[in-house]
Amino acid sequence: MTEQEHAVEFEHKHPIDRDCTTLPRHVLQQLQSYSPEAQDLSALMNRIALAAKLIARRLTRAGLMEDTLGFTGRTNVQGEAVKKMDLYANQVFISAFEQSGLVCRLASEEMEEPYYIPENCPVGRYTLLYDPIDGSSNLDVNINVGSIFAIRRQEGEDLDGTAQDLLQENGRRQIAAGYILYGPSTMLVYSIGTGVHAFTLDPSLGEFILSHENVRTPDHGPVYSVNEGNFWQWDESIREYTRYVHRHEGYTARYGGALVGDFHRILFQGGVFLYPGTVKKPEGKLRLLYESAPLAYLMEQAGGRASTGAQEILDVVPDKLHMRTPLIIGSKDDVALVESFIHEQERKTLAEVGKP
Ligand code: AHM
Ligand code: MG
Repeated sequence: MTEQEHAVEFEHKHPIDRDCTTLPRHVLQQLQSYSPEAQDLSALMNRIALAAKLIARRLTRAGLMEDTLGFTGRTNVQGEAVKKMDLYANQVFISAFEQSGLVCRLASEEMEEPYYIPENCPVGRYTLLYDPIDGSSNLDVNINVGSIFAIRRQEGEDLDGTAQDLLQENGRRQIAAGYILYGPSTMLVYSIGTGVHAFTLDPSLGEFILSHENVRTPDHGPVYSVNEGNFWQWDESIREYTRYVHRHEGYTARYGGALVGDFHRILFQGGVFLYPGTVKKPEGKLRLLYESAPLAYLMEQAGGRASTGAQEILDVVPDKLHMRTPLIIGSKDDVALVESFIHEQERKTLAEVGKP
């Protein structure tokens, strides 16, 4: 083989080295436009990528650095113990958007009220909703965690600073959503309504490079992902579904305790993730605006579905910033199977009520 033939073969085997599509460029390609809105979205995604790189960098060395792992001693608005990385990552997103002219408000799991950046507001009519580190219980044992984000347009002036417009709109008003998975490699997966695309961080370049374009979720997959430790606290319908998958061949359980990793597996390989309500807490654990709705947006874009069991996640209008919903998300057929158990239980309950 000549040197030139070697070069051609190498290029063929390593196309990523030939065509390094970065995130901001990909956004513009997807929108096929250089309009101000396209430029904004491209710049927004670039800032999110910057936050992701800063968080990934700290996570890769966390076990070696002072004051990085463990708890702060504080509890957040949800009553959960806050970890030092939660606070760090929350602040990283704020810093990435300060003086950006891009985002007027940020709302996150770690902040009771939205955070305003008044100098951005005249031009940056967007809101960033995010969970800076999701699955923080995995942090201290060096297992995957993630960040989740969504972007919405700010509707109205929000003069009283209460972000009421966010509580009047459903998840279909998201204009972009995505997550960052801090795993063996760091991946950023996003959608701006033109399919789902995944980027892998090349640490030697310090850039997210396109690695999977137009990700599609199969209509059915073998995985069911749920914390079965809650079995006896669930409604009977979810227990019946679980018994069904135990009794039928072709199902396998996977649960990592961090939503982003569990979701990522299902987005790529199919199956279903569930975080149902319990009898005591029917609303479940996961928050709508910065956990369930962004992932629902991605799943629909990839051909799957997301449901509360009673309605599509993207149709839910929040009644408060930190509202929780049950979540059933994944392959179309698998979400429908879980729902069929819920509907059957409702039918039985109604029949019992109707009994003389
Ligand atoms: P967090 O945002 O406080 O980390 O909580 C959300 C996490 C999800 O990542 C995960 O799916 C779920 O909580 C796990 O909860 P559990 O330990 O009850 O199974
Ligand atoms: Mg979370």
